[in-house]
Amino acid sequence: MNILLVYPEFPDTFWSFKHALKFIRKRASMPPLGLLTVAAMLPVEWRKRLVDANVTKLADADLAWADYVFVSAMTVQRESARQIIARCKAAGLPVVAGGPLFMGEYEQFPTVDHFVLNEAELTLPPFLADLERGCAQRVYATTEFADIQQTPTLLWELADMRHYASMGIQFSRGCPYNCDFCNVTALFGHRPRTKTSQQIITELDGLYRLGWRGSVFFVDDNLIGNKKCLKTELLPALIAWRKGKSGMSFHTEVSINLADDEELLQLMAEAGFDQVFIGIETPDEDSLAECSKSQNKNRDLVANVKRIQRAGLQVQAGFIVGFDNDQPSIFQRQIDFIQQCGIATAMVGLLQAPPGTKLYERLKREGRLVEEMSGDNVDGTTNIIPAMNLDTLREGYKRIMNHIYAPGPYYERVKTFLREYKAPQVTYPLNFEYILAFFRSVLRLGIIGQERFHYWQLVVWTLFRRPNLFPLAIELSIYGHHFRKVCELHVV
Ligand code: B12
Repeated sequence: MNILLVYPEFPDTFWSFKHALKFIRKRASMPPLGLLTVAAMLPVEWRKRLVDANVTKLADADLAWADYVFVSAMTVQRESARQIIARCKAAGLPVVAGGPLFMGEYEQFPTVDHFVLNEAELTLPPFLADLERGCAQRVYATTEFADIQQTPTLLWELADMRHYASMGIQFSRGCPYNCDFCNVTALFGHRPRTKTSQQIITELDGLYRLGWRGSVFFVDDNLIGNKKCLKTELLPALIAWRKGKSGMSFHTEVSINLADDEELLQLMAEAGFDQVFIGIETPDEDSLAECSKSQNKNRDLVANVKRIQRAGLQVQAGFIVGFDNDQPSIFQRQIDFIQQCGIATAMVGLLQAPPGTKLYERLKREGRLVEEMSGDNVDGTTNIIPAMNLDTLREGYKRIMNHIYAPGPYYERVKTFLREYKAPQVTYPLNFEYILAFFRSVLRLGIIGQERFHYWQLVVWTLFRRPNLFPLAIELSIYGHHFRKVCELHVV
């Protein structure tokens, strides 16, 4: 049996990093872990091939080779997924689909032969058993959550690593919190389920053996969901694993209460983490209460962010405007807050209600849902009728984005961050790609770009004030370029 695993193309979005990846000659941020995991669960004797449409074109020869096509996608990949499915069907191939897009709206894909929904650890085995008996059904779903200690090691060898900026690893699934707009608990549950440290070490060893030295994204919904397990098992194992190795810094997603735990901060930095994404959402206490984000309430968020930065972890964060409680003053407050924190990568979105969330249910009852979600929460669209006038909200949103990514405030923010940031423990040997990226940045940002004045100012400032953070300053300059391009596309 020949199985073609296909990952549809991402549009040009905030998280696609398309305009930044060009500087380091990469085509995508990360390989599709879902498909690589599914591939590892298929019978060993089946032949498997991965086509990630973000790095290579789906060729007719691939379709001619395949007996079955397995597609995975997020909502934001909807259009590309539709086109790929149509091509496969035109070629007479049976299509099996799974992943977040199909979990939310599989009824919208009438030509797909089989949906293997939720976690494949639970739904793939019955599908495969039925397939073998010749009685495969159309939908396989479950309300249970998988034991990920049984999840096999990903088939990394299917991915052409040269084209990716980072690799991914998953230690846990699920999050203990209750933010009403977030669908993670609906998808993966409240109780964080963890793999064993040994599974993670085996995965890291596999990557290292394949020659990977770049960054690794721990794609957990909230890595610190189970602090005890992290402190006593995973982090000590990572610290021991790291000895004598070079490169491979880690980044991940956490909740803001990381700032409360100095020991955890130190352990994470020592284990090689140098960046965390945090859902900060808003500096407004009433809006935090409205969305049940209790873990962010009653704290000095700016001080918390700085504490994390000082421990050697860059903070990237998500922000939301459009809560019922939001007043028009929220736009300037968000700008001031983001600037003060020195959060260069600030993902600001309009409040959206994903199906399966408490917010979705509430707004449905109130008759305030309007259209299907675009799946990209940084494109200035929303599927809800906000309490604030929609035009005021959109205008305010544009004001935030156009301000924080304009060269002046953006570069100022980078400096605020670099002033605070403790240089990370993992360092990288000088690498040709990065030297080339620097020269490209000189050309694109320092000579052609509208930001040239700010770029050179940062270069000089960093060389004098934080010389060991120079590569990071260049990286963030390149990110700024990407964010401005995306703003031009979606926000203007
Ligand atoms: C890593 C990640 C990313 C990476 C993606 C890199 C890549 N190439 O995959 C980056 C950082 C780029 C990213 C960006 C975005 N992401 Co994201 N991301 C994740 C995250 C944290 C982990 C995904 C992952 O790798 N999991 C590990 C693998 C093993 O699990 P899995 O993919 O779920 O696969 C399992 C099952 O779903 C199933 N399965 C999956 N596919 C298939 C296919 C078949 C055929 C079968 C049988 C089974 C199957 O089996 C697998 C094993 O159990 C998830 C949260 C989460 N916990 O899933 C969000 C998540 C997928 N992202 C999400 C979103 C919304 C986005 C963004 C739009 C913005 C944002 N808010 O983050 C952008 C869009 C990307 C873009 N370029 O525009 C949503 C998707 C919701 C949806 N309905 O689409 C999620 C679920 C988070 C959330 N709750 O909001 N993301």
